[in-house]
Amino acid sequence: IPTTDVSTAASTVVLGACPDTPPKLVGPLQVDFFTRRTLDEVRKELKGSLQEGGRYKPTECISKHKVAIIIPFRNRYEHLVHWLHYLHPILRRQQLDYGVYVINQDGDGIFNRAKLMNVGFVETQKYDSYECFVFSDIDLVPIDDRNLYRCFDKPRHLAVAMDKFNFQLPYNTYFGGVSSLSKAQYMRINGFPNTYWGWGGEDDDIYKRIVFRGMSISRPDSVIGKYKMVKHKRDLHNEPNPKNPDKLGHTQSTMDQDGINSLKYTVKKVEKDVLYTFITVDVDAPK
Ligand code: UDH
Ligand code: NGS
Repeated sequence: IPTTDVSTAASTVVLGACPDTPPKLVGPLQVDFFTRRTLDEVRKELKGSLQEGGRYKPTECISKHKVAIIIPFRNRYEHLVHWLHYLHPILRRQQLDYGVYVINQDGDGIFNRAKLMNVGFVETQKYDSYECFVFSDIDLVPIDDRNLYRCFDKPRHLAVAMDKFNFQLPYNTYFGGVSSLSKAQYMRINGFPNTYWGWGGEDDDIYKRIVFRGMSISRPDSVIGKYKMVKHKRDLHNEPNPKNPDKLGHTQSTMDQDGINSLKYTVKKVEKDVLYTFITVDVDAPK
């Protein structure tokens, strides 16, 4: 069905909707993190196809999927370069209309992954009418491009077979690494918790929210859902927090008060690169 006329001086091209299955996917991919890459090299590789701010939409058809990719971040520039080098071409082949948003925690207070993802949900909607949100750690690269970075009927867990877990789930209800939720799915669970400071448990809280709101999750199979993780040491100011596991016993009663409806933060700076939009935020972190 023709939906848009793109008129040029010479001709008119009529674009239809992109097919449900993107035609140029290749399946398994070669991924390595030994190659030294710089941001400048990756910019040169990719800039012809991207719009300022890390935006892309297919030129050959109208995408059905407008997706904000949200990355919680602080001081992982080496990982960012690998992620951008691998992910942009994959997302392009998936024919998504997408933007990459790096949500950078300002200062050196305790890290808060889930709160940064909430900030990403709110801030990205100021840039476009996003209906789908993919939340991704910076150190995870899919090694099969059939793992679609879009939303499904259910909240989706994408990182199901990571190399560090021997290409298996560490446990059945694991929801960490990479996930996608539509705007409606996300609002139904009041977003993510803001109160998990430091490492651990916030992904389990999100899983519980989904179940407590009567939903279940979907996943790709363990062949398509394979990932490589960039190996790294534990970060400073993101120590395992012993209070976090205990909080999981109270998710059902706390989730209505702790979430997108209680989110407070201050945007300090927004920088648009051709590869991404970099949003630095003060999340009022304890020291
Ligand atoms: N993140 C940052 N900066 C930080 C902390 C976390 O950008 O200082 C982001 C980043 O997107 C990362 C995600 O939050 O991928 C998850 O944090 P994480 O990588 O600390 O979690 P993971 O479970 O590692 O991957 C925990 C430490 C493992 C130490 C293993 C030593 N062999
Ligand atoms: C669980 C954590 C999750 C974490 C998962 C995998 O124990 O947040 O391990 O961790 N839950 C709690 O701490 C309550 S990993 O092996 O990647 O370090 O995602």
